[in-house]
Amino acid sequence: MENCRVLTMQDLSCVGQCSLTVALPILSRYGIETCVLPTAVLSNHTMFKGWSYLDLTDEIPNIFEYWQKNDLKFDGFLLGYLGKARLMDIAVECFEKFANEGAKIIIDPVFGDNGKLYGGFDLQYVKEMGKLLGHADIILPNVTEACYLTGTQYREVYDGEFVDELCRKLRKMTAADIVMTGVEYGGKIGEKIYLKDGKGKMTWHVLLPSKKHGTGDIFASVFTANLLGGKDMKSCCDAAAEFVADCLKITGKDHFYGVEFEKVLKG
Ligand code: PXL
Repeated sequence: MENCRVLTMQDLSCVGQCSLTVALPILSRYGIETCVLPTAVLSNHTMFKGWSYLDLTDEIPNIFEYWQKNDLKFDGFLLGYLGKARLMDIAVECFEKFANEGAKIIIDPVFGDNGKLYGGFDLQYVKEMGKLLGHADIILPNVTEACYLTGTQYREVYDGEFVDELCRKLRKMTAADIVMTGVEYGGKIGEKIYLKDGKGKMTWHVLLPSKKHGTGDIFASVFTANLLGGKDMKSCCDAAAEFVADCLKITGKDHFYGVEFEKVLKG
């Protein structure tokens, strides 16, 4: 898309190679004008030992007022870690007020991993996120998030039937295309792509030994950049997975809080 302007709504973690500090450089690198709606400022992401949290929710109506006055609109939305349940209604207001015709809404629910919620989240947040997903064109939950959203017991070991069942349950909550990330069985990792028209397929990649923080946000950013560039869903997944794999390979063992995606971006 020529002159594409995207809005990404998520937190700004000052340190941690996640959320806005990932989305902004990656989307920009793809030539997309990237506007931000920071939901909160954190000293660092919540996998560190403690964090400060400045909630920016109350500032958002002021921001919207000036965007309206200036007649600003966006061609796409990428939502990640929002932080507070009351931001869900604000997100809907944002789509209603600021979407250009045909704008794509991509929501990564970002509230948990490895069978657990991230610090600071509860089931009320999950419930509200479930409602928000009804407004999306594409959702990017991982397996943990899909389990929480659908009230399904998380399993560390599962098969394709379990993943299909999660997709069928998610379908009752949203008409969006579903891309379930981090699906792992049979010694491989991949995404389950479950489209609006009911068609589903897995796209597989080589499973790397390391798991690192922030890779979901990187996946979502590269995925979104490719989607807005007109690529089909499988190509978006492949590009995003390859980028994440390159980040994992390049990151030093002692770099514990994220991946060194900048080195991949640099080329
Ligand atoms: O990468 C997801 C993420 C984003 N933002 C914050 C987080 C996390 C995951 O823990 O804590 C603040």
